[in-house]
Amino acid sequence: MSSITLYDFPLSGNCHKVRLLLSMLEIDHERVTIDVVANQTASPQFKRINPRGQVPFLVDGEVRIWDSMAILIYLARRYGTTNWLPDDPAAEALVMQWLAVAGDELLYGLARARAVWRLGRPFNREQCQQEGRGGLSLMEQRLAQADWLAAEHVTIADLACYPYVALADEAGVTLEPYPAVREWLARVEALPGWVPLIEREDEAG
Ligand SMILES: N[C@@H](CCC(=O)N[C@@H](CS)C(=O)NCC(=O)O)C(=O)O
Repeated sequence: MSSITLYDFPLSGNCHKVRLLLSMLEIDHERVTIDVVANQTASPQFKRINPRGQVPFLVDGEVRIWDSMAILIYLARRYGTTNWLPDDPAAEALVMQWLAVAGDELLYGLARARAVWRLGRPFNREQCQQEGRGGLSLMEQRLAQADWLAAEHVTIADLACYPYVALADEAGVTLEPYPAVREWLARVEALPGWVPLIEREDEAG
């Protein structure tokens, strides 16, 4: 039986980043659903497991990690090749700079603008959308000249940035002005092991 458990919520783009890499690396794992809408992340039972009170959260034997970016780094280093996360300092830093965009402009921008609609969260939607467009413009500049964000091949930077860009319509942000970003979305979706945000078994469950 697998010793890897992902504490997960099907509608979460942050969890989707992790599910994508687990699938692409063909890592056997179990998933435990923590219902963010029902506020299960704040329950004492879950906080005993993850004091940060957020999903995704990964347990791999003795290793316990919160935060989608940290989990991507761990899985890439532990189970992937250096293609996913190069070990050359400059190449690694290029990946990290796009993880920062995923954690700043895309999270505080697109993800929060989506959460206003999806979860009724009290963020200023227009400000969030504006921040999200800043991230999309940065991505468009890069992707107009390259197929992937941080290297000549896919890295965890692409998986980190993918979910909330793919969900931009739910954030009320059109991707019309970003043709290179739209082509990149299609490239990510063509990767072996790509899985949609909601998988059939999740819908059934
Ligand atoms: N920076 C974190 C953000 C995680 C996050 O915001 N998770 C949301 C679900 S998408 C959550 O658990 N929210 C519950 C809460 O904050 O109370 C990451 O990248 O994993």
